[in-house]
Amino acid sequence: MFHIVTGAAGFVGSHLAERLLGQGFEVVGLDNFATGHRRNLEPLSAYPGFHFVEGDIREKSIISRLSPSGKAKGSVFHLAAVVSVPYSVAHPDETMEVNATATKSLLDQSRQFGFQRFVFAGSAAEYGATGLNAVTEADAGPNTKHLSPYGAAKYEATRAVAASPMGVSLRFFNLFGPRQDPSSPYSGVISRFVSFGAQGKPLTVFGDGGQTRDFLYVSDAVDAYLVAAGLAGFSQGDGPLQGVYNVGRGQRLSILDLAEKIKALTGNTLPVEFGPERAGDIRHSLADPSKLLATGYRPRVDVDEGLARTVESLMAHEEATA
Ligand code: UD2
Repeated sequence: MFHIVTGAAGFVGSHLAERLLGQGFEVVGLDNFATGHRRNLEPLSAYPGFHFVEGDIREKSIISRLSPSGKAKGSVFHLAAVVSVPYSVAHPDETMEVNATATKSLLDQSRQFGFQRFVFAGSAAEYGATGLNAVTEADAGPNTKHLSPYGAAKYEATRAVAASPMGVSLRFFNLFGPRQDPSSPYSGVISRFVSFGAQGKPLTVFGDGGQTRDFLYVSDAVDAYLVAAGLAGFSQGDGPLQGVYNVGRGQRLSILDLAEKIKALTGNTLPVEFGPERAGDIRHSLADPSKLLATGYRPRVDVDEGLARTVESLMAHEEATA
């Protein structure tokens, strides 16, 4: 059986593809390298069951191009997207086209082609501005005021996916881990802090550092994908999921506390620097993950362990390329 992973050269997509391959599935990966990297495909290419197609999800009949004939069809894991919130503000039309319109088309094509499941990467941004309280899946609705085209487009796509019997949207909160690209000011905070910390540079906190996030290690996100597709029942005998699920730990961590943890792990003793608050920054973002936990799913790597693994991986990579 084969599965499709769109965004296979991305941070999360490459980890998901690697896990599926490790479990003996064939994987057809798609990426247009808008934000993905060829280096992320290297570990995948070691598997004979990995097939890569360079292309764009907006291409007509792309699912047919990704489906080798005569092979049993599993799930379509749709992760390819405009991933940067600030980029989405500058490019609202492209964001809608990629994150909403193309997603709806992929969903239709997947159904027509006879795939079993369509698992979509939703986002905490679908909730708009949230307060200190944890959000449940019902907290995003037609009246939600989204803070960016990114959030609005992800919400629109989730609505279509959740309305399909084969669809599940995983609303991820803040993911982190090896292969997350630290190279832009809009990159994930952990990738930037780890990279700066290891290089002996000061970490820059945008704003006062009192803002909080719900961080989840990437392998726990991959677990959630497998549960969603019915490939890893955490409780016995469960089938695939349908509808919308928050994916987070339900634990908040302030950006200042995060900075101190990463300073300790990287041996960086420089004081944290403070920069201007990032435009459109949400103050607090916290998942209520009860719905997913009811399936038996449990995150397996706590934040401290995940941070240690992320630092270790970066150090090992730097030694290898030094
Ligand atoms: C996350 C997602 C984004 C989108 C959004 C929805 C990541 C990497 N991004 O954005 O795709 O789903 O949620 O709301 O998960 N910060 C610093 N210093 C730095 C970098 C960041 O202080 O060098 C702060 C930043 O201002 C923010 C926090 O750290 O308050 C988290 O930033 P982020 O870019 O990791 O993630 P976020 O929540 O903005």
